[in-house]
Amino acid sequence: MTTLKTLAAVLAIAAAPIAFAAGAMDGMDMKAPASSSKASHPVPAEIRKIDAQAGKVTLKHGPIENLGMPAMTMAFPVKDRASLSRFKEGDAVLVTFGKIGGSPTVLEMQRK
Ligand SMILES: [Cu+2]
Repeated sequence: MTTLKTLAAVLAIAAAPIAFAAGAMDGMDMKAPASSSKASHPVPAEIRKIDAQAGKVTLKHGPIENLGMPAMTMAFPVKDRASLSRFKEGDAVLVTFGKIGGSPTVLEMQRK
């Protein structure tokens, strides 16, 4: 049972980028809700540093399509800074990025 649940979770995560790509080809503007037109599917990243005080996380991230950013290591503000307590340096994560006040921001982060 545990194995099946894990498999289902892995499949759900793996299917998300495919669903996004299909949606993009169908016409992203028509389907995207107005409030999250800049949201993307999760990007793989590794946590290099956490600054809970400042609400920032330094990530070695893959290409972020919706921000037009190539892979690099940089610090981001985190929308839900309390969520940083669930993570530690070295964690492999999947991150949803967006812009808040014009700045690239971590909207959501989960452990891989
Ligand atoms: Cu970057």
